[in-house]
Amino acid sequence: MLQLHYFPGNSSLAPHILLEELGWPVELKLVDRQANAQKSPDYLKLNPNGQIPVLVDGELVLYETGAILLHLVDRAGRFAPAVGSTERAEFYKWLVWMPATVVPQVQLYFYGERFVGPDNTEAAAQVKAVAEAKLNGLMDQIDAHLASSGGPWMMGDAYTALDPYAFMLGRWTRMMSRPARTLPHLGAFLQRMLARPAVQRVLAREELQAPWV
Ligand SMILES: N[C@@H](CCC(=O)N[C@@H](CS)C(=O)NCC(=O)O)C(=O)O
Repeated sequence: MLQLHYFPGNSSLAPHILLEELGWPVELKLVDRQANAQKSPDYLKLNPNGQIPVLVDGELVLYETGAILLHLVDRAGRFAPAVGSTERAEFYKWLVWMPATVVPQVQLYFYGERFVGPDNTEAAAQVKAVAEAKLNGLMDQIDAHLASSGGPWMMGDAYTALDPYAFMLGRWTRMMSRPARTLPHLGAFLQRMLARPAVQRVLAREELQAPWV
């Protein structure tokens, strides 16, 4: 059986939702972040970066959320446009943009002190403020994309692996001064995601608490 090393609400949320949408059984392995288990020698053997998630699929041990999502859609033959199509190229663009452009700002926002040192609280606050302003612009980009494409999903009518990822990113802004839920198109998208039974099952399974987004 597939194994997903996860922590509630972390980057593992997107693959967890996709697995639930596929209806594939998965063994969830909690990585205890309170105990810094993601930096333990055993976990570093799975992911030398010490980060969540990891997917174990037989002999394959896979880290990087985007790679895990791509592996799942390839195995399933679902939730992604046809290989070689212009839609597939667009799908790749967003699937790379999310971890390459958005997630680093999320990391600067949540872990600013790692970049400036634990005692430099003033600099950490500045890093956080800059990252938040950048994240506002990035959420605006998703909002504008949903507005121009008409939605309801990131790839239009087709629900794809991009949607759990966009949901997860939008959710991470829920405590920021301008949460993604306040944007007209992205906010409506987040509500559509929340209405999906698979998303509801995952939120319950990970024991996440409101506000969901
Ligand atoms: N590039 C990685 C980033 C994953 C990541 O940032 N994971 C966070 C949780 S959302 C993590 O493990 N943080 C713990 C740490 O850095 O110690 C991916 O896309 O999978």
